[in-house]
Amino acid sequence: MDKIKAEPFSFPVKHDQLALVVIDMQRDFAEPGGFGASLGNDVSRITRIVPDVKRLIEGFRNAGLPIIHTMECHRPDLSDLPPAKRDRGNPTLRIGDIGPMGRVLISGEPGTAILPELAPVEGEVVIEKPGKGAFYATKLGEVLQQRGIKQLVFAGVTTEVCVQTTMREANDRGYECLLAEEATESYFAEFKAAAIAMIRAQGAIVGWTAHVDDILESIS
Ligand code: C5J
Repeated sequence: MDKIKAEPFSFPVKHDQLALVVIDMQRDFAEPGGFGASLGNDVSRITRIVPDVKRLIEGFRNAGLPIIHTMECHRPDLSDLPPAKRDRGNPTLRIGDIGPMGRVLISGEPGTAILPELAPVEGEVVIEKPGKGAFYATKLGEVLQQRGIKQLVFAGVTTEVCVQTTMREANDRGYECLLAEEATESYFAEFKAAAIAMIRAQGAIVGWTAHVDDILESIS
């Protein structure tokens, strides 16, 4: 059995059941003027991981392995946005408000788009999700089942919110999850470190973590 060097122990990879899930690498979380910045965050932390996310995406593309991109966003009529979510956090721009990149986190708006360097290509799945987790109110579960995918490598932002929530949802559904450490980021260094520690604690209670180079070596 092939293994990827990982923590807390080697990840038993099955290449015919493996996919990459890239969480919410959207302009609204990474660029000044977007939702992340409107909450008072330093978005430069997010743009710093773009080269590593890109390397991972290209590695999966070159290996012919499936890639799934997610986007946190809502319908223009806000019918899938609970008031509790819209009102949370006291941002200068709330979800649905008009900002410098269009309406914040609304499907089809410029700020909602995935960063151009990481944009999906034809054949890759794009999941629009109204929640922090990518399984809630989406077709992700069906997509994975139809394709026989049982192992997920995770990249994207933010580590402790949408990435960790989705990993926990996936773990509960029986998927084996591996987080690519350099290809995920938080607005808070200590939250990234804590999320990584929590995920792999207690014998990989939520999943494994590994370096991008070790993941790429295994699929090349
Ligand atoms: C947040 C996300 N942090 N993609 N979204 O609101 O993690």
